[in-house]
Amino acid sequence: MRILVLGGDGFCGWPSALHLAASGHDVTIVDSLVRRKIDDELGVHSLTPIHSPAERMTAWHEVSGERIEIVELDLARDYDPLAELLRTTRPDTVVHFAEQRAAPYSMKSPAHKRYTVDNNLNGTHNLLAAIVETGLDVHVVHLGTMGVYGYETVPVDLPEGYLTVSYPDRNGEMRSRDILYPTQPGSVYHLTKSLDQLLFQFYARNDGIRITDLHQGIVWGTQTDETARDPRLINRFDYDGDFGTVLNRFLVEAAVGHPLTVHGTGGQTRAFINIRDSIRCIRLAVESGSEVNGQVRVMNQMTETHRVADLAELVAALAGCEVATVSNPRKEADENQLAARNDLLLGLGLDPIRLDSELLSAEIEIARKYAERVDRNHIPCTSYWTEDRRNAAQEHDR
Ligand code: NAD
Ligand code: USQ
Repeated sequence: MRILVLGGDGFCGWPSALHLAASGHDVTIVDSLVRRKIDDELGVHSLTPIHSPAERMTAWHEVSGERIEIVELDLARDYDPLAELLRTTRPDTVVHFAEQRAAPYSMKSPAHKRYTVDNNLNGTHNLLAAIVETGLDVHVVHLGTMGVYGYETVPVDLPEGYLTVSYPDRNGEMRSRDILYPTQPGSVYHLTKSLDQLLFQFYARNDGIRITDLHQGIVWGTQTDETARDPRLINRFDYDGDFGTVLNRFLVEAAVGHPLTVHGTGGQTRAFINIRDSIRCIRLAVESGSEVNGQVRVMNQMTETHRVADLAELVAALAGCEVATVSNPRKEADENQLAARNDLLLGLGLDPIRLDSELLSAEIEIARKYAERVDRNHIPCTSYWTEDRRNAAQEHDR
């Protein structure tokens, strides 16, 4: 298949692009490289030394004999070049990773909130409008988030996108329909993913665009078979308080002997998936695109759920480091339970990698290898959801 990978220079997009290429697909990456610019804005860099896009392309050509093209384009701003790119490449599938994806970054300031909304919603809408304008039959595979469901403790296994509700009509007869699961985003970033869902629902209904929305859990790990083929292909590994996600942060903190930063009680339960499974899911979603027709296909791209405090204990025991309780900068429940269905990806052949000590130790080893690149000043999360949270943190530190 001919595939455009939007956001293909990022943490999930880069290994996915390589995996799709290694699986025989014809891949073009589209990226504004804004994530590299945000590194400069924040004054922090990936734990792993990522190479320039040009070096990455050369390295892939040398190890595989195949070429991946890269087009620098801002999905949220460059509408006409995007439509032209669609016309010239005529992709079968567009995989859309190209959004601002960090909850803490989205909550840093009014400017960061506005950037996240402008970037994510305009980008997604531009893509859908351009597909309609070009008249192409394209399958869109979008990276959404498990966070759209929110983290209320409800005694259900979260369904895949839709909830079947029954209600009496005005004649007292029971009616039933599938609605999008009520969304409860926990940050401006998560809010954009909730709003993306409405854009997809509209364009699937109005224009018949075939869309798969993957509600992905927290991705952990860094390297994949393809990124490990050459040092110049190494994937990024974020550990800072804005872009680092919880388990990857714990692994880096363990590697440099920093106390593991558990927010609040650590009773938050979240969904997780290893990066190697994540890229397989992308391929499975892409290759089953002909099954998508009519309603947006929503698949929960997660393999297991864990409490944050349990993960901290596991990592601390492996690395022999301390666990610290820090004041939670986020406005979120101290405790929640979470269970979710992932039958659709299992049905497509996903065979999940389970989080275990051996895999965690291997990641800690990668982190140790690059430990001198860690800037400890950037480990604390200093993006507060509200002034109350900021004040509570100051009180806690006194
Ligand atoms: P990332 O920030 O590493 O990569 C995103 C890429 O998109 C970057 O290369 C960036 O330069 C590019 N981009 C952003 N806005 C763009 C625009 N307007 N035009 C062109 N390119 C643009 O993030 P990631 O971790 O790879 O996440 C990719 C997707 O997966 C995101 O949509 C995210 O919401 C979703 N996701 C990530 C995780 C995770 O744990 N990392 C979990 C669930 C879902
Ligand atoms: N947390 C800690 N200590 C830390 C960092 C985080 O206790 O040092 C806690 C947070 O308070 C939160 C949980 O860990 O309760 C998860 O935080 P996270 O930063 O790992 O995950 P999140 O903000 O939800 O965002 C990440 C990705 C996002 C993706 C989402 C999937 O950045 O792109 O959509 O995971 S999900 O969480 O399923 O919504």
